[in-house]
Amino acid sequence: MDESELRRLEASRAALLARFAEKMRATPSLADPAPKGEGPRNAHGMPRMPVQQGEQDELIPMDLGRVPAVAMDRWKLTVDGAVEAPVTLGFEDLLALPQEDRTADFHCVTGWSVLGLSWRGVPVSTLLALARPTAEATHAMFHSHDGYSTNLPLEEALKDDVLLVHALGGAPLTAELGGPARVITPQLYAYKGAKWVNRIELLTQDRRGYWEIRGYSNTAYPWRNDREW
Ligand SMILES: Nc1nc2c(c(=O)[nH]1)N[C@H]1C(S)=C(S)[C@@H](COP(=O)(O)O)O[C@H]1N2
Ligand SMILES: [Mo]
Repeated sequence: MDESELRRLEASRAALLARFAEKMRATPSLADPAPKGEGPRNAHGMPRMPVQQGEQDELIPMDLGRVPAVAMDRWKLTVDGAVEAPVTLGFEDLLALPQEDRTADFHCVTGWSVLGLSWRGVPVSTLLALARPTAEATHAMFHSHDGYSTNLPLEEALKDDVLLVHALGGAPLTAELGGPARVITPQLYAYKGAKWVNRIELLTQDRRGYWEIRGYSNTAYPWRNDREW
């Protein structure tokens, strides 16, 4: 990416974030007056451990019974749907975008959490800004190689800790944990973060993903014990 491309991308990202800023601030994980959980407040002012979660040292690989093998040199991610400029990135393109290092907690809806994981990757907001969502875009559907999908409203997808990550603890993300690249959603239950993601489809109305159809909450707020519908 050259300087002017970077500047254009930053401007597109800033405009998108500004459009959703108010909605982002008003989400329960940032604005709940009585969040349920325990421990000292985290960076967002929420209790460190959401209600009815137990701490684990490491992630437990969760999947639909199959770990897709996606070679790095064949990795591709398409951002399309309600966008002005559909785009497909290869792994080199992903690494050429501005990278972020983030420490984040991880909460699985089945009751376990891992605190303080070190991730490296690209904000989903950057990926969306590249494709420039239309004025009508309100949600995103994340599609994966294993047939998994999960949906997010843009006010969640644009949060600064929602990343497409390719490294954990300084090492490339393993296939079991979603490598070469997966999404993380630290402020929502982890089923909202698609492993082996290959497409982000922008939507003009909500549509439910794999677990959201099968009984898990569409909203997935950990500090509201929001697990099922
Ligand atoms: N593609 C895909 N992504 C997925 C899943 C899946 O089965 N397939 N499981 C989800 C669930 S329920 C959780 S808790 C996390 C688990 O991430 P982990 O395997 O790194 O622990 O991934 C989420 N993303
Ligand atoms: Mo999960």
